[in-house]
Amino acid sequence: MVKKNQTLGEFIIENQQAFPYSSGELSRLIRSLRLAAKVVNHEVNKAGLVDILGLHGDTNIQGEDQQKLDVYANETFIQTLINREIVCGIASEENDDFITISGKNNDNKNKYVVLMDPLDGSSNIDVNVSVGTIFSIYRRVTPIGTPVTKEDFLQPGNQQVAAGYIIYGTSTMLVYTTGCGVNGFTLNPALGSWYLSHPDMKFPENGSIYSMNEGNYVHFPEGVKKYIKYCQEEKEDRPYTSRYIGSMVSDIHRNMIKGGIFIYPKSSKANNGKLRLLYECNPMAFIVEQAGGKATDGFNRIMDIQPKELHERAPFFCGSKNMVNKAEEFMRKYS
Ligand code: P6P
Repeated sequence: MVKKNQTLGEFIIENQQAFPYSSGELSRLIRSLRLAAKVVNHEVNKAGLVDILGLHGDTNIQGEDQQKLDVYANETFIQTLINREIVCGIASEENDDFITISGKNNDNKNKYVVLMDPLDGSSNIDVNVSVGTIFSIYRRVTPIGTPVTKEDFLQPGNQQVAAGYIIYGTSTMLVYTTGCGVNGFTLNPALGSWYLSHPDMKFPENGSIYSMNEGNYVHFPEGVKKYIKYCQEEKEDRPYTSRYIGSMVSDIHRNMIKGGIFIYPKSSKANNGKLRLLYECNPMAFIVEQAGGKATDGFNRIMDIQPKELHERAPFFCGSKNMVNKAEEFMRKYS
């Protein structure tokens, strides 16, 4: 039974009680991400007013200019997790390597690692378009109390314990799953509280929105080109509507509410596409699947891919189950 206006804190406590034998570590971890999200939201919302726009002057491992807000968001999430000593390691799009958190006496007994894209879509900040934070949580696979290794981060997405995103849009929402469905909470900035606004989110099985950067059409695989033409022909429930914000969290969040498919495929310019498997594709895939959608690389389930590198990329087809199935038909037929 959905409790109207339940706060995120009350929701976490209620769900914690559903796992009486758990340590409560995951609940504390979600709470710390909730705090960091409020801090970042405050800065994102006033980005236009203070001198944190424009480039930070550095570039991240992706070779992308680091916007000041990128760096600020990254440092905020990392420091919050370190201060609360609730994880044993962190990996971020903004950091070349993972961060080991050994604890005061070098005896960190925490069992979770967090992987994140602290501010996805940051190139949209200067034009006032919504951006997002994406996080993914795993249990470590190496012995507790020892420093984390790359093995703890290079786990397939099907091992995720929790995943979520914060969307800094017309309103700020935190949407997450711990494997028991997907729930969305909206921040009331006046009170600093998050309220259960989207209980038990379900991805519409069908949809009529397709979302991809068609500017790359000439570089797309034949199967994607054929699927785009399928979306555009006047037949049955088509033509579909094209919508592309250029901020993955926003594009997928819209589709989760209205139905649709988001595609960032490989191309002749990028052999594995652009999106990062570990901290973009996998967390979004976990959420989408938990809401009844589908997420693949055009052929196989994204969350079954065994990662080899921290920052590896993957082609991404994600959204309403029937739309992803149809896109895969074209990918198989024309591959
Ligand atoms: P393009 C933002 O930089 C991002 O990583 C995703 O959020 C978004 O979907 C994609 O890149 C946009 O890429 O090549 O269309 O500008």
